[in-house]
Amino acid sequence: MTSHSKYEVLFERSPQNPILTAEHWPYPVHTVFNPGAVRLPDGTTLLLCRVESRTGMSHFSAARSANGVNGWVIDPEPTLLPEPDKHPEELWGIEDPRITFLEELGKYAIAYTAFGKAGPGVALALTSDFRTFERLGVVMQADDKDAALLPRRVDGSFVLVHRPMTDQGAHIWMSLSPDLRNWGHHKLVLMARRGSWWDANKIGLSPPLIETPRGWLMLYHGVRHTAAGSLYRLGVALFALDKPDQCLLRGASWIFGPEAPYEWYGDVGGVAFPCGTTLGSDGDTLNVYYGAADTCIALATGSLKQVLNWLDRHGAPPT
Ligand code: BMA
Repeated sequence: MTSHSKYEVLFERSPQNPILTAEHWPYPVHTVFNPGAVRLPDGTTLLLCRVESRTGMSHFSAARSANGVNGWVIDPEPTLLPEPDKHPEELWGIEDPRITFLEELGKYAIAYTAFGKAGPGVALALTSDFRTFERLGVVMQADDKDAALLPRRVDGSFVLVHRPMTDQGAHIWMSLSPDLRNWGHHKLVLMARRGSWWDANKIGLSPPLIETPRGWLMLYHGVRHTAAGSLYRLGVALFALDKPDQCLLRGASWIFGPEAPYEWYGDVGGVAFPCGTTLGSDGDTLNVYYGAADTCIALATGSLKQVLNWLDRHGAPPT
């Protein structure tokens, strides 16, 4: 409930945080962070973790757990490695996977950052089992990242949310495709604010959009540049179910940001960066998996209803 002296807490950190660190890995790694997340049909939570080695390059590792909190079983070898020989756009690694189950294909689509000489771009891969992967290659040229697909077509088209860097700034766009390979109809859907706002100048999608009866819920990160470095915090917006490019409500303030020591101390302090969520069996509990300080993986849990209710009280249609 609303307190007069404190901001309302929408996401509670797991007392077991950080839930995954480099020490858990079955082979030497430097850091593990920014995981994509999915709940498999048997109830297992699968995190596709971004793993950085001491070369500086990242790859992906799958970690599986029955309760989504502990007892993680991590693939003994890297699950998906960059393949620069076949895919030069992955020369400097693959980062920040976001997973969507595509109902039409019956497969998971992973949108990830492919980092090559041109800069970071958006690539797609498909998988049924997180053991073998079919790459579709680059779908958004550099400089572009923070991408995820919607789970089904809207008006006949697949929809990709992403964040191209343009002369006008770092805003969130949606693009459409008939076949996941050819993309167009690019549309700006959420702009970074300006001035002293927490989400001024640079925003990006965090986890894939979450479907609710009231619309697609977007958790997005706002980057605040300060004299001490960048702060990565989370805000929330709601988009129309039948017109996902139409923003209905946008929260004024951020709802989750670095507070705990593991979010402040690490390679990049001041970063709480989710790339995936899972929904509890009650259809309301939202588990948010996030990278903390680009070093480890943490979990925070909230209620979709409460987030929507907060948005009604603290949000407004964008101007
Ligand atoms: C962003 C992304 C994330 C990273 C964050 C903070 O630009 O590259 O992978 O977690 O910066 O360093």
